[in-house]
Amino acid sequence: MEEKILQEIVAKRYGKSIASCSNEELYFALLELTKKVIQTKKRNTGEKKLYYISAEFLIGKLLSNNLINLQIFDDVGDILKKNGKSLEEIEEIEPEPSLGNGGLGRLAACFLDSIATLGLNGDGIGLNYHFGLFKQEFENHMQKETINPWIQKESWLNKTNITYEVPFKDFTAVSRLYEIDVTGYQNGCNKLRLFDIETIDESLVSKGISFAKEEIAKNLTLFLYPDDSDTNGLLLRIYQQYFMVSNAAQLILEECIQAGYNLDKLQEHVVIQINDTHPSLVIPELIRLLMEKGITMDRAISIVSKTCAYTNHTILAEALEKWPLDYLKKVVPHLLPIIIELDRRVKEKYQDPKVAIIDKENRAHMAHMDIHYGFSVNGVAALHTNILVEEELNAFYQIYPEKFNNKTNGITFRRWLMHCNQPLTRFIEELIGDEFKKDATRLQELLDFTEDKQVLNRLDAIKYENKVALKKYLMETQGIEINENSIFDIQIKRLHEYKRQQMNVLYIIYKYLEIKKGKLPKQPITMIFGAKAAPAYVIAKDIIHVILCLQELINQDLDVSPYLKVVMVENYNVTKAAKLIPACDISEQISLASKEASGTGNMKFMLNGAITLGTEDGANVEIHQLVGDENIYIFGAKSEDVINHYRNKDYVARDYYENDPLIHELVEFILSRDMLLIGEKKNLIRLYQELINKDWFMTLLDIKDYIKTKDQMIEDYSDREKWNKKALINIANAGFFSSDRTIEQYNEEIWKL
Ligand code: 26V
Repeated sequence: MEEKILQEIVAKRYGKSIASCSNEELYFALLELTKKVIQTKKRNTGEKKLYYISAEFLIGKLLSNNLINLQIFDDVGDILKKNGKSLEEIEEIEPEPSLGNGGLGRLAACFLDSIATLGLNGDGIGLNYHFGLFKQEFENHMQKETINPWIQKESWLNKTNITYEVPFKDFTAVSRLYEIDVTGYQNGCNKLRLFDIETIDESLVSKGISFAKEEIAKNLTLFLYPDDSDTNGLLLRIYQQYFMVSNAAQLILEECIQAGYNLDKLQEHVVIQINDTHPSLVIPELIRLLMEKGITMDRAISIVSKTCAYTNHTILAEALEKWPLDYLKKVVPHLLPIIIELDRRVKEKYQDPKVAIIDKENRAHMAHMDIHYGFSVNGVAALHTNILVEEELNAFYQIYPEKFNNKTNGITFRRWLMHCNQPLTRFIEELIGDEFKKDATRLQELLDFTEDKQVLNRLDAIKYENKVALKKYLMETQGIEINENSIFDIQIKRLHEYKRQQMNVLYIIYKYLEIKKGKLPKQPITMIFGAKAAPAYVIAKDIIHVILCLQELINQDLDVSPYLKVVMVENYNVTKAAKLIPACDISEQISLASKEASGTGNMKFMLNGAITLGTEDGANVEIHQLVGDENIYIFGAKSEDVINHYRNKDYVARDYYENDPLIHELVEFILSRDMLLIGEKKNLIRLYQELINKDWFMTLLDIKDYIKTKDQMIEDYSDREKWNKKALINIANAGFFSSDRTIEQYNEEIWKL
């Protein structure tokens, strides 16, 4: 069936047979085919609709994902094979849209998959960034940023004729809506709706990723703002956010009016999930638009408050958005009276300055507005929600206990198991059938095989096969050779001090010095990193520099390189994650306890049979509970300890550096002669000083326990049977982290679709 269609498509497009097409020609033919099949699927509908508004949707490549969800993945693969082609190679042609920074954006993409899969009526709304997040290149052991153009003449984007006018102070922007079909697994479809502006001028971008910032109409949707540490570009960020939510609000109201709904009962037909505070301006914007339609302010506020729900994704103070009123005045003066009124009503009722929307410095706190004028506030893992309730947002919890709830994050198993790890998927199918594809809790049935040597050996063989595949990929893409018989220890995530890649760096230095002294590990170890640093985040970039220097130093060292290898994967993204995760033995989840709201990479690794080396942070806590002490390696200070250190201001990095000879030696190594020969003095000194003088995320507090625990892990790895059993237990218990479960909970407790 598909074969005939594909033949027709390539005949019409290129006048060729499938076998004589290039991979590129076949990619575009498959794109067309997939879009055709999607047309035949039902759209999810209902009396109530979810609008998941998010500044980021890190969707990754879509071809295989859609083929899987449409249940034609195997057939299409076979057709191609019969014609001497490979789907895996054709996939390489597809550009990866980089419409997200990291976890938050990837979560939104997993959610869209699950919402469609569960047949729920819900669309994503966001922005169509032309270059997305920057592409990372390495040059002289440093990160360099370049653009990542992903939009081609033919792509997953479908242009619509929907346009709106978005009023800014100085001009009115005319938007254009593009849509990407979101396929559900064995179910109906929804849409990801991305707004753009037609006056964008891609030629504004000069060198790297810098561009002329003056004319907003020409640059509004050029780039995704990297979760950055600098304030420059803040104005553009407000322009982007308002553009997103004004379009969203207009679209929502238009759809309701078209359906004949009474706007007075909006909350019965619409629920808006606000993904972090980036879309928070939707609250005053919706109020404004409802008032324009003749609804009183009191009524409009009441309606909106029953329609909007807010998800918090971080407790990092620097990441909580506060917009100076001056800035809002420059961009969206018409929202100011509304925000001021919302704040006035709060202040009238509650005198505690902690819960005000507008603070003494005249900044509007987006999260505060969401909590007062939304009906639900959720954290993204049990520990994170507890910290919100008991610490960060306690003053709000006192007022609105009923609004607070937890929704532990999840991942879509279609991408993070069925697509990225086909050998493992087939093996699981052999063992327990394919029910787990629709009901992930069925993976529990794997627990019947924990004593089955044959099963454990097969698991080992599959891991090996995936390691060989990764080895081939790294050779082809970066010309790097790795040893498939070594332990693969992987830390892939955004570069941030709280995630503590620098602690892993200190471990590498430790291992290097041990090996130099003749203390060889039982197994060779390959340490793999992947991480982008925000362009203005200086220390994060210094950490990348140190990793790249160590990579070279160890590579050149013939005593050490047979036992230890460091690899930094360039331009870490969704595509690369899918190749790295199935090959991993040790999953590094080493954030400072209390700082990682959830993490979702931890779940992907667990599902693919890697063992977690982690702190009691985010969803690691829940992984620990599910697999038990035997099947995870936990170390480091607990979140209460950390919170107390901050409260008492009693953590002094220098004390650890001065009083502990090992810590001293490891930190000193950063400025060793060998390192200075390879690296830049300025960068190395800066990181060194940061570690001993500040170390805000307490690397030196946990480093000794980390070293001890990781060494134990490497020791335990030698008992292959025991290790494989741990891996199996992890896979079997991963079902809880299916985003289908998460979305079911969102629906039952918040959206009620
Ligand atoms: C934002 C910013 C902005 C300014 C400077 C520093 C900074 C650092 C971090 C962020 C992150 C914003 C929110 C975010 O991405 N949170 C992530 O959300 C994931 C999905 O819920 C969760 O798994 C991660 O733990 C959490 O960090």
